[in-house]
Amino acid sequence: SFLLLVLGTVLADVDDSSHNTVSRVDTNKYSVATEKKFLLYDVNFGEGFNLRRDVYMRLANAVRLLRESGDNWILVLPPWGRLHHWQRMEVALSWRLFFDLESLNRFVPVIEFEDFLDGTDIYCIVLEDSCFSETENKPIDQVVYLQHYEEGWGTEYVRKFDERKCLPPANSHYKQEGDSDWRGWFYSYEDVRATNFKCVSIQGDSGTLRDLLKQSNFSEMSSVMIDRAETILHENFGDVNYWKARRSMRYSKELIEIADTFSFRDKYLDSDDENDDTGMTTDWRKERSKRSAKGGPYIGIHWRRRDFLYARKEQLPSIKGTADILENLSEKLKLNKIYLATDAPEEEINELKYYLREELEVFRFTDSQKFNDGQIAIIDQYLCAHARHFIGSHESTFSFRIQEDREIIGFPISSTFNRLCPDNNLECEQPSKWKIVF
Ligand code: GFB
Repeated sequence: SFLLLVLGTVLADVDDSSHNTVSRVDTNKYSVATEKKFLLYDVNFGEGFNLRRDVYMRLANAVRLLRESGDNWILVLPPWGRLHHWQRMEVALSWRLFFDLESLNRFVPVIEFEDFLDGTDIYCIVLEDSCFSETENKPIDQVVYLQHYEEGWGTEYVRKFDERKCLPPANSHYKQEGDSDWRGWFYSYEDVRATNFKCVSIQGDSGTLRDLLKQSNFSEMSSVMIDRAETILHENFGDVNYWKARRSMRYSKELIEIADTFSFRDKYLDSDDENDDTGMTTDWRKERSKRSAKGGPYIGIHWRRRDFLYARKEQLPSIKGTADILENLSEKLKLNKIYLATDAPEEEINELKYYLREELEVFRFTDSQKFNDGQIAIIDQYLCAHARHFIGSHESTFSFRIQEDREIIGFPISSTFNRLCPDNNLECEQPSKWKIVF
């Protein structure tokens, strides 16, 4: 631990910008004189991209709490893939394809799963010549499969956890090889194993997860994977730490550049940060509260279709109804350009365009040759987040993330918290206004 203490001091001087895929520790805030511990996690297969982004925030806050209690936990980012909404069944996609790792690291230290496997982490920056590989080929010490209580919540909701026998589907997701290591999905990496596996019934939040991991049976372990991590909630939904984690989730610089310069904002939407008052500081920690953002001269719409038509049938407009809403908005706001983010099939998009009057120009980003489903989703969200006015789909987490981006950029509330109403209720209730807190 002497070595770690010395390294901690050296790390304080490491240039922020030089290594964007490795973690750094803010030594003013956290002690690094303790043994590193790696927290891995995974989420239920059926959950979509944007709920997964929310689960990241819950886990990042659990790591923050663990670090504040003196433990040196590092969050290992679960590779993306096998999402049932994605047309292409890709697996093992790294976070840097979507997010800016340097920004994530300004909230809590994170590393990619690949780097965890290679044993690459902060200490390699400093000890370039003698970079050691602590985790390479080592199994994960423990998988903890979170589940609810078989008997339900009882009469009141209390935060608690207990080791319990595994309920379905936990017992089918991990298999022991003889009496040695455990096999599981592990994001498609076939060689990865865990030494121990157990199920824990839990009801609680990031703080409850911290309490679980503070237990003495984890003290000797250096890597713990929490599966079904969506089971835990936010400790305080919408508080300053919720927003810090959210603000740290800046999109990858490459995606922003594509959205800003090479394609839409500049070329088609007459939109740029200077005119739109949407500029951001390089370091999200320096952002300050504002409500003056104007946004580009276009309407951003998130038009959720496909499975949403079944899940939220009563709450969505028809195609013609959507066109009517857009026509009215465009007249009211005097905006003739529309940026359309949607998962709708082409026939529905063509039908929507058919109903719109000719002066209304509809733009979409569709370069699926160069970009994967998740990257196009982020470009869609980014472009909706920079529009003068945004309207989303009822209770879609895809729309929620756009609303959060707009809160971070600093738009007036009235331009953000809007939803498409169903044809039979044009005065429908508008979304809750989850305002940013600094
Ligand atoms: O992100 P997501 O959880 O949002 O799932 P919801 C929807 C997925 O559909 C996205 C695609 O991750 C994208 O892959 N998608 C939807 C879009 N809208 C767009 C869009 O405008 N542009 C692009 N490029 N892609 C929930 C699901 O979805 O809906 C649940 O998480 C369930 O599993 C429920 O299916 C009905 O919150 O909208």
